[in-house]
Amino acid sequence: MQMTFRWYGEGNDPIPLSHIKQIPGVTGLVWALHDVPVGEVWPMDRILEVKGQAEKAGFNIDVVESVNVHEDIKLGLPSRIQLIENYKQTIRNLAQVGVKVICYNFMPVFDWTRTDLFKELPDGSNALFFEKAKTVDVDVTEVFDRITQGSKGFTMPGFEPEKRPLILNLFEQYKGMTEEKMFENLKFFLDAIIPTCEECDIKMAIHPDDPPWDIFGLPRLIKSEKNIQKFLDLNPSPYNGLTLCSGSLGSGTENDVAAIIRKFHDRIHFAHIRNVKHFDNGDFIECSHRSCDGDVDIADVVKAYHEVGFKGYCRPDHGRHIWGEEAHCRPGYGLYDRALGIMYMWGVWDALEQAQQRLGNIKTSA
Ligand SMILES: [Mn+2]
Repeated sequence: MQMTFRWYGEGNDPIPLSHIKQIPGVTGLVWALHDVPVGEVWPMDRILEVKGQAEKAGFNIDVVESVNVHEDIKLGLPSRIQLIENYKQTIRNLAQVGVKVICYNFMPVFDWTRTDLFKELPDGSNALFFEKAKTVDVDVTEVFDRITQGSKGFTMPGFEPEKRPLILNLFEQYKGMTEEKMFENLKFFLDAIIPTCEECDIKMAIHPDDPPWDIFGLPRLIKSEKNIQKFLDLNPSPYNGLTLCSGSLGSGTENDVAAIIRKFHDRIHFAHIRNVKHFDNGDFIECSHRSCDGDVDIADVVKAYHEVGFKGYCRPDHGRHIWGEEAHCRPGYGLYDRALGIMYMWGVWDALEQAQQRLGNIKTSA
């Protein structure tokens, strides 16, 4: 398991690389060019700039999150042909600096959705919160505004200001869109890009829909074990794989995350690890990584990765905002709780490693 940490880039992330360097066992940065408009080719000089910054601080840049997919590709419009060519060129450019995994998602209109970015937890910390009632029969531009206005000035991926005037039009374009049709559009995209990925040795890793259910009347694809199987079958290449997010899938009470990992591990290229607490009315809140603090058994999730000999990349997905950092941190992306999450994961992992070694010693001496 290779530990990474998401970093939003120089001038776009309040956390200095020197602080990330002090978290034990982090070898790579998960990065993106957040200011390149969706659909455009990522310029080589900008990619090299990030590579230089990361290497100077002692990190690799093997994982990109995300190269976003243009809505026209998800909608299956004729303009997708050129947009897919651009996407392929970005893949080739990223291959030039040794990128190994590209995380992306195929969520319609909205990326992840929350209704409160700084909801207080009983211990005085706060975290990303989803209130189901605020997503039913609502004005979608209000949902958009709530996120952009509650983000303390940070531009949130998927909620870029230039998207706002297009929201209603986008919903109009998605009218009549079905899960089946979106799966077809996803297959068209995969079949077009996977040969380039194979040539470039870059693995594609789709992120589950968050939350994992249909929302605002739009179909969602990557939300259950059944749909993950369907997705993987769309294109059987090992380069067509998953970002397995325990938090996103774990928000759906019916998803057994550890069982999903055990089933699909050979197609998981990137692991997002985070816990989430469910409420009976369908609301959920993000919480500490510790198993007993939420409803996803994170110790068992780590155990599942250990059992299958997971060699891929991993990151603490989000964290709570603690020790006063909510005054200046990106929602979900403070320093401290993500660092604590990493130490929890290493704790479980190292204990499993040692147990395995002891078992090996017993077998050898027997
Ligand atoms: Mn995630």
